[in-house]
Amino acid sequence: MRSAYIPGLAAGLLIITLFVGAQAAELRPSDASPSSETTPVLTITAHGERQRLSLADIEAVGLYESRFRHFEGPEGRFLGVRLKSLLDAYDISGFQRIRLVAEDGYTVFLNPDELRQKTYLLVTRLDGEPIPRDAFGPLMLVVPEDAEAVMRGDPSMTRWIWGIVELQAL
Ligand SMILES: Nc1nc2c(c(=O)[nH]1)N[C@H]1C(S)=C(S)[C@@H](COP(=O)(O)O)O[C@H]1N2
Ligand SMILES: [Mo]
Repeated sequence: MRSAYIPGLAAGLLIITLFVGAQAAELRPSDASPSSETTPVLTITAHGERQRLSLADIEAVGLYESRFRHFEGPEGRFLGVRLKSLLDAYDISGFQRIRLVAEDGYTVFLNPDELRQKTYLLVTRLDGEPIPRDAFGPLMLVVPEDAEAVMRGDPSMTRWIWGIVELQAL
């Protein structure tokens, strides 16, 4: 009779292992001091107006951080702001979707529903340092809660646009 417990125990351990392995990277408010770098890195177009934002402008919105490995290789403490907070801070609302454009022409569209469903982090720094343009900078979009899933090839990785230089509200 006792042996009946063994498959049960093994299955239990397997479930625990899979669960722990699938844990999402935690996103938490950061106590890092905001950047004082004033070189423009992001062009925002919304409500017929264009604005150029620096790392200092972006980070003033409120810093969050998360530690994980990006599927392109970068690993460490990703520091940035919630995309939603940036939109709110610049009164960007009433859009059907926002469009992010990368230096290489790659584009990602996000509608308000998608922005509500997950926390998109606009990454400004890795391990405290601004991200060079030849290393997926100046800005990258990540979803820490999906960090493990995209490593396994989850389709949501198409949203993880790097080299972001422009944000349009459409
Ligand atoms: N700037 C930029 N971001 C990007 C891409 C890209 O080509 N350029 N490719 C996207 C797609 S389609 C996927 S699946 C993942 C991984 O891209 P890769 O397969 O080219 O490495 O990154 C996404 N982010
Ligand atoms: Mo892709």
